[in-house]
Amino acid sequence: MKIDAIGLHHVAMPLMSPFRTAFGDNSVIDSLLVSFESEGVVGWGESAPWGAPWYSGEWTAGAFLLGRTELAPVLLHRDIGTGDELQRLLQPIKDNRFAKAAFDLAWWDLHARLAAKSLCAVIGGAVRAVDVGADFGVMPTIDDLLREIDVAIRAGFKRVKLKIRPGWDVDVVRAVRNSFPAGAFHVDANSGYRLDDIAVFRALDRMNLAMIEQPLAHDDLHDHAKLQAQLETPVCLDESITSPARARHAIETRAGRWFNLKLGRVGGMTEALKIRSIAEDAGVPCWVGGMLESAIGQSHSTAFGTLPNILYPSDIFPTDRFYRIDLADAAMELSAPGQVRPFPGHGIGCAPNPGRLERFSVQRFRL
Ligand code: OSB
Ligand code: MG
Repeated sequence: MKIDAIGLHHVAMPLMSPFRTAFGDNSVIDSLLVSFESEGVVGWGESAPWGAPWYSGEWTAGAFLLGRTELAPVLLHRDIGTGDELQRLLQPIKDNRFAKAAFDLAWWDLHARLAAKSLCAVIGGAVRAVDVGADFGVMPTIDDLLREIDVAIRAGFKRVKLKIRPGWDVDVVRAVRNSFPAGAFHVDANSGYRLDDIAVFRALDRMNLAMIEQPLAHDDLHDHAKLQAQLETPVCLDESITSPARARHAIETRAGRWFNLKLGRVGGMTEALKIRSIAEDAGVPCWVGGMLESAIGQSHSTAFGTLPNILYPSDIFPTDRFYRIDLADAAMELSAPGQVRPFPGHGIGCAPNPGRLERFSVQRFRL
């Protein structure tokens, strides 16, 4: 397809209450929306590296500027037939995977729309529901957390993820385990610990957790391999898996036994598809992560979640879990307890609501 026009929006979406994690407390999600136009059809991509480089080295204002000055000019008016072609055009620009992801995802949505197919169908997914989990950030008190977990389990979520950070870890998880002896739980440390914190992990290792997500530094594999060798509980890598090569390195060094795959973190659908298949071949199961994107980004994630080897409930959430209203014209909703389904229709099956896109935009650019 030939790319006739490219639009960029840097949006700031207010959360109903702050999301508190090992990297800080956040009350707004900054996200990059990219639109591609071809033959009068528009496709959308979204990537949410957040407002400051807390999760990775990227942040949304930086991704917007890079997109405006470097990525969009390379892609405009090009005839791009595959995701690999798009990635090859962007290859001279190192890293910056969240920025590239918004463009890659816009390409995939447009590609599916022009083919009059769902995104799910073009990436080879089954048309099916995707299991999703409930996630809880750091809360004011343990009692608040226990109350909310009880609501989530009653609502039918098949697993619960607990954010931990130093000061909100072993005692909290012990209280949760004592209250819900049979519950499926895992913890996400968001790179808040070091190998020296082994005592914390030895304690968590006795709490029958499904996995410990990204305990150590965001760019580390070496120490994760050392930690995994000392634990029964599987380590799940999130931040550290940034590319197909890194996935292979993680597998070869046994740095983790699960991968949380996020389309933004790895540079988009094109790269996520490669990592998924490398993991499947190596017997490493995966699930789909998120960055609190709107329904635009979450629809790409949902399509990805319908593929094989996605074997644990994903971080895809109904809009009203975090937002009063979605940026998209359609809200994410559960299709059954603990499940979501791709929207019907071509591509991702939704688009930004024009009024809300304007209202939430802090910067925009059209080429
Ligand atoms: O580490 O998985 C993470 C949200 C923003 C940034 C990083 C992460 C997260 C989540 C997602 O944990 C929670 C959710 O989407 O429900
Ligand atoms: Mg994580």
